[in-house]
Amino acid sequence: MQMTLRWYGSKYDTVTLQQIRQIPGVTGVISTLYGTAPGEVWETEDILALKKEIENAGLILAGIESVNVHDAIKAGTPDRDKYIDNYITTLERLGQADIHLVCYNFMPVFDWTRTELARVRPDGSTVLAYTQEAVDALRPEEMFSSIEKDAGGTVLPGWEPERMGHIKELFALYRDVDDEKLFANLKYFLERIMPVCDKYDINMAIHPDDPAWSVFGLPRIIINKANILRMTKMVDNPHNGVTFCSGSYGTNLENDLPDMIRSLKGRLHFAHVRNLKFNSPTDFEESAHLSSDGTFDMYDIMLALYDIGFDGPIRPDHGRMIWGEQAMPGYGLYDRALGATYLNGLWEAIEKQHSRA
Ligand code: DNO
Repeated sequence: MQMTLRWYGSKYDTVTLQQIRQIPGVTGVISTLYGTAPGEVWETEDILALKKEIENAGLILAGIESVNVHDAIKAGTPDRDKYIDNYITTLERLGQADIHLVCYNFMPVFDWTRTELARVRPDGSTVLAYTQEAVDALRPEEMFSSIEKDAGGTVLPGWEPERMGHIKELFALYRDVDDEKLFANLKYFLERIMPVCDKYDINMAIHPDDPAWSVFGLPRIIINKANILRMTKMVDNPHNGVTFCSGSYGTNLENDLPDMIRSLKGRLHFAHVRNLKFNSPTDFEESAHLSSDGTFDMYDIMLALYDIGFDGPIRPDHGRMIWGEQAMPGYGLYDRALGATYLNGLWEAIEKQHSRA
């Protein structure tokens, strides 16, 4: 596996490439053209400039998170082909720039959803948290303003004000879209993009829905083992793969994370590894990565990745805000660096244990 950190670009991120370069064992970053809107074609010169900046800092651009999918494609509206054509052009340009991993999601309207961006934990750190009760008490537009208010001036991925300004129209697009329709729209999209992925060897890695259930009555399908296996089989091409995000699938305690990983051998192209602490099945907070600070057994998760021969990029995921850092919620330097170091430690131990057995 290749240890990476997510980086939003020098215009948006509080963390620098130079800082990332000093985290032991981190050799690459996962990035994006953060200023682009879903549906836009990416310019080759922007892609190359991003790559060059990262390489000049002694790191590798290990993949893109995300090339976002326009809602017309997800909802299957009559103009979707235009946006798929644009997506294909972007993929072509990424392939020509020697980039072979693209993370994306197929969540209607909202990307990941949290109800608190700075819940205080007993040690004084602050973390992202979710309670179903809080979501049930809000209308979608109120959810957006509460996220915006707490984001401290940063723009959270998936919560861009331009899109959220149209929230009512976005909901209307999905009026007749249920899970089956969403699966069909995903299949249509994947079938159209697979030829370009084959040509340039681009691994598409779908990110799970977070939380892994329906919010505000919108359909959500990338939520459990049965559904991801259905999605990998419905377009049975190795380039149609997944991002395994432990913190997203883990929101549903019925998901057996190591078992899901093992079922995805050959199709797991990218891993986000983090821990959650549950206070009840519908109230969780993002703890430190260490197993004992949360609910998941991180050793078992890393062992499952090792067992399937995972060799793609991995990243620690959301970190707590600690040591007075001011950063984009979940994406500070310090706790993610601790996370990377811990995951690297687990991996080294697992590797040595196997090679010496
Ligand atoms: C949250 C992220 C997601 C993820 C997208 C992928 O922190 O994991 O925003 O990047 O869902 O498209």
